[in-house]
Amino acid sequence: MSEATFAAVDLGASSGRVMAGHLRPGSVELVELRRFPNRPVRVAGTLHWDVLGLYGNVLDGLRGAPPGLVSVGVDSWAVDYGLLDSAGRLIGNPVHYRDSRTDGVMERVRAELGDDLLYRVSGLQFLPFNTIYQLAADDLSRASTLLLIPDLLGYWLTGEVGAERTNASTTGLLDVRDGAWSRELLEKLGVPAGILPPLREPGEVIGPVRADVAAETGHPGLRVVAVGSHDTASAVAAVPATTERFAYISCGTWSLVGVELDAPVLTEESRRANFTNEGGVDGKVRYLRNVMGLWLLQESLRAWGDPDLPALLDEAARVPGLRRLVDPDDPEFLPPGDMPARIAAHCRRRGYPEPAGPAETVRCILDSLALAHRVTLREAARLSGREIDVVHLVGGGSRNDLLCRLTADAAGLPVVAGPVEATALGNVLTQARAHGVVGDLADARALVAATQPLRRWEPSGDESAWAAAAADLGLER
Ligand code: LFR
Repeated sequence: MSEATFAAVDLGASSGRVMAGHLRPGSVELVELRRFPNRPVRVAGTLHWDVLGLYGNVLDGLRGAPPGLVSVGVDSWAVDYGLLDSAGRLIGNPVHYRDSRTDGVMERVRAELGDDLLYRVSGLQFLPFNTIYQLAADDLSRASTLLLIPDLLGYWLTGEVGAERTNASTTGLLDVRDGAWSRELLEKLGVPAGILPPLREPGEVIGPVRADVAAETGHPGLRVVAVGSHDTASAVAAVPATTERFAYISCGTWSLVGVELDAPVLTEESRRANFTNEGGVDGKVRYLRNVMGLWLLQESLRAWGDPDLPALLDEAARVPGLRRLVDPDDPEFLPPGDMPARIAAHCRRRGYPEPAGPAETVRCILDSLALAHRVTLREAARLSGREIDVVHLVGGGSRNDLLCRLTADAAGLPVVAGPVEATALGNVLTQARAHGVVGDLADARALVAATQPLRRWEPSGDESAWAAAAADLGLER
């Protein structure tokens, strides 16, 4: 088999896409079949995902795929889920992780179960929207099965239920030590263990598409294959690393900043630093922390009526740096709403001048993200003992030259930017490996490094202003 084509469905928090990935010896090429916005919808006070709209777009995308597809894989953002009743029907629309239903819930669960137990079992960072806290705020009385978003789409495509492991690792309910659902946590939370389906591994065949899906998409016999269905797991699988001494920043709506390890780090120091041990492809550990990411920019652009971004970034590049800073991880930035106003208020509170207009706000956001990247990279290295020679910045953020340059300067490390579509590539390459047309994870990464356009940003060599800024914000001693 010298050529094969796979379809990748990649759903991000602001847009989704269906891509075709063509594999030939020494080459992988992505062709976009369909791209569509993913807009959360507020209904009667609750923020939902329009999951049927997303599924409809997936079917439309597959309809446009070339004949002879080997398989399709689905990945999306993590933690969110749909509940099925005993007849397998979806109970209500999935709720968005930025909805306020979890306000105060994490604090309550942490107080009841204890941070020590929660971290020892799941190894997961404390984020208010983790599935475990959403479940504590949900009504499970009619629920027979819980499916994370990619598993829900996989179910609609094939009729098979299961929980793909990388995404299951973001729920807070998977035991990081033995890889099984944690009976202990489920019992303590009062969540019926029966609603959690059997686990499946990336690379496993989920099944052939249902007859009606085959008829609707024109792909009879198409197989659905589990990939790293957590988008970040797929992105990390496609990091074009050529050595072990690398860190990654998967940069889109979020910046996921960390290193890849063979075993979790469950120390008290790690827990206090709020680092997570999420599951990677091939049983790797994604040891990382969530940084608020380009959400700050996306939400600001929305508030300004979506002005021209390249022009705004050019202007922001000319604004003097490090004059105004926020801690991007302040929970006040998590919900949707007027972001420029929150940024201005945060600057004022911390004794910085308020940004006067969009360009200064954008500069403040990018300086602050670069600073958070620096702090998180240094902590990842310190807590894991992994030495870092290079930072791979992948995802949509790799197109943002100013952010890449600032990150290299702030971290004092070279930044290799790209690929933009790392997640879709990781999705395709995991299917290609399952099909035997790509070797191991190192081979997949070497293929990405050899074929995808990458750019390298060298640090300026003087980190002192960044170190001072981090100290000033109380982020680094
Ligand atoms: C990135 C991501 C992060 C996860 C957040 C919420 O798209 O999947 O890894 O923490 O979204 O699900």
